[in-house]
Amino acid sequence: MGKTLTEKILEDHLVSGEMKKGEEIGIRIDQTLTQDSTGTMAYMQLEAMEVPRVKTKRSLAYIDHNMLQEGPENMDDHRYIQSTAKKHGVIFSRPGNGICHQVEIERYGIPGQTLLGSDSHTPTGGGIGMIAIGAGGLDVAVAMAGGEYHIVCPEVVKVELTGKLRPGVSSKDIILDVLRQCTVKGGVNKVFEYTGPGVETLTVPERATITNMGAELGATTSIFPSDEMTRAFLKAQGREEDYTPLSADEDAQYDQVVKVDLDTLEPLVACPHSPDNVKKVSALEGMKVDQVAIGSCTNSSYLDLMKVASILKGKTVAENVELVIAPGSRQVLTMLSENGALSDLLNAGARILECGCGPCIGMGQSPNTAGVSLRTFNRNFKGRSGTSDAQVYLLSPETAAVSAVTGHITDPLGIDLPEIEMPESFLINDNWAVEPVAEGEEETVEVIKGPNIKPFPLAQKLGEDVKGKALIKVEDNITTDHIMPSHAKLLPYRSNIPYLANYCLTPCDAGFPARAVENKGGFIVAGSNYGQGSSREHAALAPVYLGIRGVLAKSFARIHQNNLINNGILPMMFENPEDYDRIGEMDELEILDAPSGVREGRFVVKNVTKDETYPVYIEASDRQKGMLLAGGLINQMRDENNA
Ligand code: MIC
Ligand code: SF4
Repeated sequence: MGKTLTEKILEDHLVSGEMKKGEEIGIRIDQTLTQDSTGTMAYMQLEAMEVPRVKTKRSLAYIDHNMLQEGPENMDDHRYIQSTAKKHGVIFSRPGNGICHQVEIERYGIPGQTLLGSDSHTPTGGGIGMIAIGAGGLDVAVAMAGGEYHIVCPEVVKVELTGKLRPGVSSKDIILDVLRQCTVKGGVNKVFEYTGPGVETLTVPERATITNMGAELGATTSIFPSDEMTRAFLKAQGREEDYTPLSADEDAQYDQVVKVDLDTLEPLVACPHSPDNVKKVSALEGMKVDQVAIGSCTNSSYLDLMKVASILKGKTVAENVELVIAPGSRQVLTMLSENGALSDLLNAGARILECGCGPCIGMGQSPNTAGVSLRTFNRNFKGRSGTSDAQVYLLSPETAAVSAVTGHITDPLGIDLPEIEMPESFLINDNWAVEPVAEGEEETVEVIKGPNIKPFPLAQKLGEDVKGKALIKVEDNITTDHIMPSHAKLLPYRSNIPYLANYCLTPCDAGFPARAVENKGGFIVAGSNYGQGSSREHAALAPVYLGIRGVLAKSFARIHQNNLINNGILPMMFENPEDYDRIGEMDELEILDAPSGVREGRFVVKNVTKDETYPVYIEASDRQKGMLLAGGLINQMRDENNA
């Protein structure tokens, strides 16, 4: 029986377990990436492991999120990451060099390799034929230290692309259509593998838009084959030697099939407040717009911005619209500046931002009160933009640009857009990447830690009986942006969990942190897909700091569930989802003989207030159960070292 591309690459990297769907496997990681807002924790964890130098083929530390520097905190973090990267054998991408995922595709991604990144959009690398996975900082630290990364051996979904996109329709519309079909919970423990005749019509940056936003499906990752398009892209990036042809076998067996016909696909838009709330742009035509934001790791490539520039050339942005553009990388920005497209953007009225995440993570450019903001980004969770009542719509660069000119949502189908060719060679200059010291010279580098960098909290070893109140009860699809908000006011404190903890879950209930402190911790009760969205470990670390012992949910998002386990918080799932309705906020809960329950993976939670019991289970491998018993991975490693 033939193999999928996913199976081929995973088998090639298999270190432990068997390739049986649904069972845990450990894979070797070739490359890692961190960004600054998750990176400080990851490097502190690496230091705690006392590993002098990373053991991967290549590791990169990017600065792209925390770029406003309105106090010393951000730059202190940058200095810390720069110095610890230099010491530990990690390449440092300086602030302004670009968004990690964009630069990774341009300069570092290699088909057939594995990449683990402390950012949920690491799967962007699937656009160049990598198995690229997002994870918590601790998992990335383990991978840097040479450890394997564990995943549930995934089901593989075949996404069959037929036909060719029409003018005005773009690869963003393909992934929005997949999200419409599969939803934000549809991808858990699955890899989305793109196949079919439509694949060869898409360039690497277009593919990367799709694999990037595959994160919104909750998928483990997404992947395209490595083919002539990949070769052409790598050649234009001056690294044709990194090319290897890779594809699934003709007779590969898939677990699920999703079809997208590019010939008939129409421009789409994800409406507030979820990436899967997808409608046709034509259905919203005419809605007045306040802001248009173009960029983010989804749509900030040279091709994207050239399309935007050619739409805006000679026109002026409507007076009711603020247009902001953040190019994805220094390579993109310098190419636009050299070929004159930057002037077209500026002359049309675009505000050009630094190459980084910017408004995507609420670092500036928050919309006006109740403003309608059209964004080429990947997430439109309520409040993420920094304006709690903003209405954020996710759409393609084409739709964004034509709407910026008209001032209202406008369907770009059929627009007269000159064919934007992939350049034969990109402008290559890697002088913003700082190399680490040579092997053996690690001791010559002093690591600089500013006062904002506080030690990370550790959970307690799992006690016999675990008791506490249900401190908060939240609904389905709670994102990590709810659990640990991360806009311009909070992102500077990513290295300071005691400070961040004051804001934990406050978008759901402002009184939660104080209640947790007053009650010396307790439990969180949640609906399904709890913790969807980002990889930020802070959504587990802040609860650890507040004494949270467990989360009872209908289901969890993959990365958050792993982060809870890594940090010693019990992720419990209701056997009977209706039990969720029976628990009241502030009910007293109790788990008797918790260690035995964890070992078995099934136990009951007693509601002392209501005198009821709820059967629950934990989806964890034996390895993960060990972590839960020890109070998290770092405690487990310390116990092992002491033994
Ligand atoms: C995001 O898009 O939500 C982020 C900010 O990039 C996060 C990482 C973080 O919270 O630092 C992600 O996607 O993992
Ligand atoms: Fe940055 Fe936004 Fe991409 Fe996250 S989704 S890495 S915040 S650009």
